[in-house]
Amino acid sequence: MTLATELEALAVDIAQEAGRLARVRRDAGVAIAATKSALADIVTEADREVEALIRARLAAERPGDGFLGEESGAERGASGITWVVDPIDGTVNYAYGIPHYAVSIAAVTGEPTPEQWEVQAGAVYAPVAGEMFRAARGEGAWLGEARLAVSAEVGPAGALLATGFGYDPATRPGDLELIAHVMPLVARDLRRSGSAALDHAYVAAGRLDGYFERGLAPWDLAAGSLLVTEAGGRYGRNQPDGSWRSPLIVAAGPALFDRLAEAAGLV
Ligand code: LIP
Repeated sequence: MTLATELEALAVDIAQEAGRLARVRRDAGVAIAATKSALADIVTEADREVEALIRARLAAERPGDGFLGEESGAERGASGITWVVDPIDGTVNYAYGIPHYAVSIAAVTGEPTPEQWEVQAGAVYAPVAGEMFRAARGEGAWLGEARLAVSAEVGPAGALLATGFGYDPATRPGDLELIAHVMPLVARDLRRSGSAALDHAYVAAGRLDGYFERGLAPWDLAAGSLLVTEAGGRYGRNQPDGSWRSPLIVAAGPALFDRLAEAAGLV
């Protein structure tokens, strides 16, 4: 067992326990705890409880590691490994009772920023669908025991793409402008699922030909980016430059990536 596969196994085990808790809390009824960056950017009591469970499990299993979580912030470790966690990705879906959300847990080395880290392992678990997407660096991406592969080619009708919108209404015009520009050039159709982690996982599984979105947080994309590359896909993220196009991520199979990246303005 390599370090990456050890980290993957731990991420999978904790994601399963966390996903079970999220589902139990959802079935019991969800309380909105607060809003964050914008009115639409909500956090539920379950988000906080699930992240606390994940953080406690990691501290018990690997006390020297660092942590970066959507709800409880960052803590540096001594081991050189940082866990990047979104306890419930797709929080708005979760709050409305839409059964499309996931626990996303990744282990990275290096500085815990997308520009500088190297993702070593990741797990994205959708508890309602019962789907565990997982990857360890150099070991492929998997859905359960089935190996994942990105779509090998795009049909004559064009690509099936996914995207999303930031919570800040001020970013909406730019998001819509980007979609209006990309769709005629590349897409047969567009999906907006509400979970970035699952959008990444679906590209890795070939359920989507590609995905692009602006303004994602590190925890939205950490595990999913490894799923995409370990499934044979390509992944790009531009440097935040303050423009409405940044920070933009693009994920797709090799047959589509360059065309989607160019259409989306990834530089
Ligand atoms: C969400 C992403 C979604 C994006 C939302 C938000 P959260 O993450 O999964 O794709 O469009 O703006 O970032 O807030 O549910 O963890």
